[in-house]
This record gives sequence, C-alpha cells and structure tokens, in this order.
Amino acid sequence: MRLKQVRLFLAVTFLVLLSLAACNVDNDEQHRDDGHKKNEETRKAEETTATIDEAAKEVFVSLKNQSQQIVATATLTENNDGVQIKLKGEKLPPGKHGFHIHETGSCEAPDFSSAGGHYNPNHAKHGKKISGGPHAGDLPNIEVNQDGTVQTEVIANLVTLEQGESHSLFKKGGTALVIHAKEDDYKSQPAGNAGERIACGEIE
Ligand SMILES: [Cu+2]
Repeated sequence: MRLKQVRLFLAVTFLVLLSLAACNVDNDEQHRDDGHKKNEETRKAEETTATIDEAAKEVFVSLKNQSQQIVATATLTENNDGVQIKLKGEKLPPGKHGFHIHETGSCEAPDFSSAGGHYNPNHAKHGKKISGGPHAGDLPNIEVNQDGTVQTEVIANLVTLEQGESHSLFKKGGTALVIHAKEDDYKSQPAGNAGERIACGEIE
C-alpha cells in the first residue's frame, strides 16, 4: 500500500515536472514568436516610413501665364532615371513649345526674365543635338492639343530633388519650370530659339 502511494507520488511528480518543462518550451516558443512579431512590426513601420518619405518627395509646381493665371501644374517625383515631371495644362496655345528648368526660382510676370537662363550646373551647352550639350535643365518640347490642353510626362535625368546635391532643383534660390512660345530646336545657343516665356512656375 505504502509502496503504491510512493509510486503514485513519483508518477504525479514526474507528470507535473514534464508539464512544467513543456510549459517552458511553450514560453520559449512564445518569446520567439514575440520576437518575430516585433521584427515584423518594425519592418512594417520602416516600410511605412519609407512610403511617407517617398510621398514627401512629391513636389507640386503651379505655372502661371503672363496674366498671372494658373495654366498648368507639374508634379515632380524622383526615380532611378532622375526627376519625373508630370505636366497637366490648359488655356495654352496649341502646338509645340520649349519646356525647360530655369536657374532661379522666381517668376515675375509678364516676361519671367527673373527665372534667369537654363539651369546649367555642369556648364554645358544648350541642346541635345549639340556636342557638349545638353543643359541639365533642358527638357523635350511639349505639344499642346488644339483645345489648349496638354498632359505629358518627361524625365529630367541630370537633376535631383535631393537638397544639397550639386544638381539639385532645390539649390539656394530655387529653380523654375518655363514654357516658351515656340519650340526648342535643341541646338541654338543659348536657349534653343524658343521665343518668349509664356508660363512659369517656381520650384522651391
Ligand atoms: Cu526656357
């Protein structure tokens, strides 16, 4: 009888110890799970931050015509190729127009000469058809539809939105987007013979 009790006691004790050990394993597993979850959460948080950073890099520019009306908006984003410029406009003269980034973030109507020359941090020549060209601020011509609207996308691959870089659009004093009356011939110096400036928007 006594021996049986001892055996029973030992058996129960063994079972209790066994279950405690199992609990510990569970706890470890739990801890590991927690750690894993935490990593997952940190990763997600980092991803969210990156998304916000990307979003913060979206720059909006309003272009005004010579009578100070907003005739176009440009959305600038940085990608691997450079700065992507999405342009959407209306009330513009139909046909091809020179489109450039100019060197000063100042658009004083009516002639917008305050925007200065083309943005040219590399001291290059104007135009992709010229050896020694183009200016960092040279962009492809835009083509306005018969109804005066335009919706286009160009890449400025020699500039960046990153502040502090030598070719940044956010240099001291800023830069400007300019639409000209005529098309850029991509070779005449210093600005492609594109005629007067009909719209201007400050990037700053
Ligand atoms: Cu220009």
